[in-house]
Amino acid sequence: TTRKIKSALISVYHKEGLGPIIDGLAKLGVTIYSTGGTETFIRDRGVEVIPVEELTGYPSILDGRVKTLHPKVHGGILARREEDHLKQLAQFEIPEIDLVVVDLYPFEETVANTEEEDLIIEKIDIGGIALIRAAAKNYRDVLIVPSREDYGTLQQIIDGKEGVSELEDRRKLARRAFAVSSHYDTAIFTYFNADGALPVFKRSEMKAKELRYGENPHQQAIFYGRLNEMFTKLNGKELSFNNLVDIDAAVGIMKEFEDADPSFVILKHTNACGVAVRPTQLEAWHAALAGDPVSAFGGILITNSPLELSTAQEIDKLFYEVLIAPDFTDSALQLLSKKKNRVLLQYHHLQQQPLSFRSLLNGVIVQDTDRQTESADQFTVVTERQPTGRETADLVFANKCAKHLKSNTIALVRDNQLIGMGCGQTSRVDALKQAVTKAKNFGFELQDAVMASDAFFPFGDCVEIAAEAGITAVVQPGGSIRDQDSIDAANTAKVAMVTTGVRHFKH
Ligand code: 93A
Repeated sequence: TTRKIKSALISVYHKEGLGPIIDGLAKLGVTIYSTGGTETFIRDRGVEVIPVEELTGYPSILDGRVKTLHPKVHGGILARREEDHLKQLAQFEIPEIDLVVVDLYPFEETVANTEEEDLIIEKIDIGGIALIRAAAKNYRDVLIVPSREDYGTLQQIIDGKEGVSELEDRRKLARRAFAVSSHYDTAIFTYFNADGALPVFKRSEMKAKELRYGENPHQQAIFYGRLNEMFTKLNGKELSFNNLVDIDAAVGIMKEFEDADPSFVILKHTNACGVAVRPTQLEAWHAALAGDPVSAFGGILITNSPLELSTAQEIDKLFYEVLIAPDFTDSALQLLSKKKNRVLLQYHHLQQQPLSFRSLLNGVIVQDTDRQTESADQFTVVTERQPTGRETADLVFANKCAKHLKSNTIALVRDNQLIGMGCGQTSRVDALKQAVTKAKNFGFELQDAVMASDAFFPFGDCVEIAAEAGITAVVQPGGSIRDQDSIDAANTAKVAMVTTGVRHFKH
């Protein structure tokens, strides 16, 4: 639904940048209502303006604390443009207001510039915030411009679209409005809570839990967070520090396969040693386990489908630490619960932290979590040979695995199954050699397998070794000054290579 601006209420603290908006509105013949200083600014520009006092029938009172807080103002903003509401507007002689432009009292700047509480308190904008929230609430009919930063958007609607806005324009500005109002109120809260006495989180939401010990028994540890929102523990001993770290890694990699067919991932020390996607859960379990049945001992297991009895019977033969699933059938749960220590976790959603922290050097570093995943359409083929459809699917799979393995890493995949991996190595060649050795040890044919590397190949040697082992397709980010060496090696061996342009280091 489109809406044309016919009337506007403008109340801005800083007047800079307002001129062109006023001129544009005047050109469109918009009726403008305005408050004290803003009204003067508009009149001085030679544009007709109705003082808000004329609209409300009230003067600005209490040193300006009450200027726009009036039904004649808020009625015109909040009325839905529907028969019933419009009838009420007519009854109380309230004009519709289609556009609200506000620039709030500068609370944050005032706090930065003075310690005088009286001055600071006067800069808590009440009327402006009410205007912003009212107009944003009624975004289906009203356009809200909640700060000077949004003048550009408004100018586009005035000049580019003759004052006609789309619903989408208005909703986007409403979102901006709530960003502005929540930021503003947070700044006020922060000022009042300078001593930190009121916790930002409710105590009940954030639970501190002492862990038996940290990574090793001589290290103390505590978990602080809301694990219950993510998991329900159905069986087993207290989660340990290392369990929590591994569970987090399990969530990260399973997120990649969440929507795929039944999948299983087996992890040890945060690295996946078995990954498989299969038509049935039982097949996925067998294929994941086959990837490295030795490492799987004492592992963390995660699946994306409700745990079935047939799978449970097989898993029960293995010693594992934690099994995570979206649900458990009654019979599977009954069977697995017989081992009292084994942890069974039902996940509600696979939630990754948007930020990752690490303490170091007397401080902390924080970064966005690596949540980027490449699909086949992000692949650029750089070799003479194109990967086949099967190879392409495996390259996507392998690239996902490599992303979650410690650098330097190489993942070898065939038919949606991780068949070998090397990780945490100080050279990429070592990672590849480890992967090849493991694959062979566990009886895999490397012929027609694919390889993924978390970062570019600095030399041609990895591709040569891989081709020698039978690998026929490779995915890597690319970006080395010697990329051509690897591409040449691939062409010579008739190996297909794709680049993604996205590096996935994990330290
Ligand atoms: O003191 S207020 O909270 N009371 C109000 O009713 C009110 N209405 C608008 N401050 C109010 N405003 C604010 O006045 C606006 O947010 C804007 O920052 C300022 C514009 O005042 P003037 O047009 O007089 O310069």
